[in-house]
Amino acid sequence: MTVRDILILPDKRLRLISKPVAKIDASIKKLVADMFDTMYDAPGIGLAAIQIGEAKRIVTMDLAKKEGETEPLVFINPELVDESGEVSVHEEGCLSIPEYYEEVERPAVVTVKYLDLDGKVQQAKASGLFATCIQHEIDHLNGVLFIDHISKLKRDRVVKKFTKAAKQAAKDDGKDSPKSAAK
Ligand code: GNR
Ligand code: NI
Repeated sequence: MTVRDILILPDKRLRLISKPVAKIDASIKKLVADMFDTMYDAPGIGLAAIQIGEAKRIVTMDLAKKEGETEPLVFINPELVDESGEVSVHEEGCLSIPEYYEEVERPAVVTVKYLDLDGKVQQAKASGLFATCIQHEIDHLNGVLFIDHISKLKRDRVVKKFTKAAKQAAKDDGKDSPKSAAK
């Protein structure tokens, strides 16, 4: 069980373009396990590897509706191969932008092609929350955050708030860390 730290806005690594997985070996399986541990602990319904600092094209998800049940899903090298012209609006949140929620418009139905943990090519047609979530996660693999889909006014406001909080946290950290006390 390894719960890893989640990168928070404005961490620049969230803007990296993640690299395709070439081979699903033991280190990738361990990373996927860490992603589930971190996602369930948060808790969240989806996680992209870059959110724990690994720029690899891997997504975990669990959209189980019933309390106490799990339905772990893994998408390696996911790609949208089709999207509906019809759009829908969903309120989104992101573990990298805690406690901020905003409505986002996206294609209502998408088809995603990906590799499963055995390296087998799979395809799924997603609608509803599944469609929202897989598009949100594929965005992460491309360095895109859901706030990039909202108005500039709202985005600037939230980026400013998180930048300020990060600066204050860095300051507080320096103040009472053993390192600074020893100075
Ligand atoms: O936990 C999450 N909930 C969520 C709600 C609406 C739309 C997207 C999401 S994904 C998010 C977890 C996360 O940040 N994944 O990258
Ligand atoms: Ni997210």
